[in-house]
Amino acid sequence: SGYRIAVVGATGQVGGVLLDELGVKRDGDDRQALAAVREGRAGFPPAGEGLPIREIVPFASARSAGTTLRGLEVQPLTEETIQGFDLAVFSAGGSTSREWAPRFVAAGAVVVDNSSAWRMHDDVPLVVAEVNPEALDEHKGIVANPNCSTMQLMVALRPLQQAAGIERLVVSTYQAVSGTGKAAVDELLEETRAVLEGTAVPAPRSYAHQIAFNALPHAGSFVDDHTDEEHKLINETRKILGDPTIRVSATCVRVPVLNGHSETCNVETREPLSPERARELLAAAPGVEVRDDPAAAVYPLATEADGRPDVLVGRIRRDPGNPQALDLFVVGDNLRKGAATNTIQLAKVLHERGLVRPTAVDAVPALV
Ligand code: A2P
Ligand code: 11C
Repeated sequence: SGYRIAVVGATGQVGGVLLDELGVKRDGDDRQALAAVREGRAGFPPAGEGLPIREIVPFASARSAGTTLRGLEVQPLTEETIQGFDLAVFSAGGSTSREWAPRFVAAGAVVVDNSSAWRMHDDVPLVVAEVNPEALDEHKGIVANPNCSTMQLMVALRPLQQAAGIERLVVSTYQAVSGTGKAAVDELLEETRAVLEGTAVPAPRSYAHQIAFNALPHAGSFVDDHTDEEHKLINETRKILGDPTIRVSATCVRVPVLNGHSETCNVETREPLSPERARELLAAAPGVEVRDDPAAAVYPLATEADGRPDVLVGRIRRDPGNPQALDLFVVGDNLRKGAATNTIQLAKVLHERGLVRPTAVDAVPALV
């Protein structure tokens, strides 16, 4: 008994953490992890603990099919190989999700998708496990996992929204290179080494400019005067918090941090909310750890969030220019809570709510 689970994109950076969170042990050949992430994970139980699992099957591109990953044979995506699954978790990019998620659903699985492909679709719930799990009840086969920078912010904002409503958010991010992918991690290390050794810095590949010793106001791609990453923060926030009237201003910045996104957030509430009350609410909130003792230099740090499944919140204070606004600093592991951990938490909530069941995909024309 237990579920048969497909991990699509298993050879990727997030895919590796999906396997971790499903309790599949890393082996000596598994070079996907950042050293810091690998070390940092020790001590936290996998998010999938308690999920009944019969079999885990890794999928990747045709290039990797047939190779062995943690003792499991990597499968290609074909009509034959995708049959017989209860759950499929995806982190293989938008186009793979667009094409294969509906096929897994048609074959009887429930899909939790980490790409941006389905997030804003009306028939697809966009869910943060601690924030809006009830949205899962409405799923029609595909559930979307939010973008990393949105995810961690929602965990911190939900308790404040419930207490006082949210009128407006002004967010700036300081995003790690692991959000871009493994190539960007290697590139930051290479550039840093070149600068330190005084050799020529190689031409940038992952970004428009050198990322080492820099800060780029350009995370994702420009779609207009904003990047797609900024649009995601704006649109996903409204969908998850269930309030399309929340006004959001977002600036997403890439910084030379290996792993762990940091964000400042100015939160204007609808009702008055003191920093003391906000701190109490956050201290009691699921998935949050408050680190807020500036006099002792205690505040959230990417180096400390790295490898943790929860979200760190600190620097909670009144906006001196607006009596109805607070300022916060929010840091999370973008590969963990920002991606793989929430995906597996959603699989677990689906299980707990009895929602892992086949859906008639042809009843949802938009998904076909
Ligand atoms: P592969 O390793 O075979 O390229 P990352 O997010 O680290 O870039 O990883 C992307 C993941 O998505 C990898 O597991 C990659 O497999 C997988 N992937 C990329 N393109 C496809 C595709 N067309 N079909 C299936 N999996 C894909
Ligand atoms: C980043 N947030 O840090 C991105 C990576 O929509 O899932 C994930 C993109 C996404 O660049």
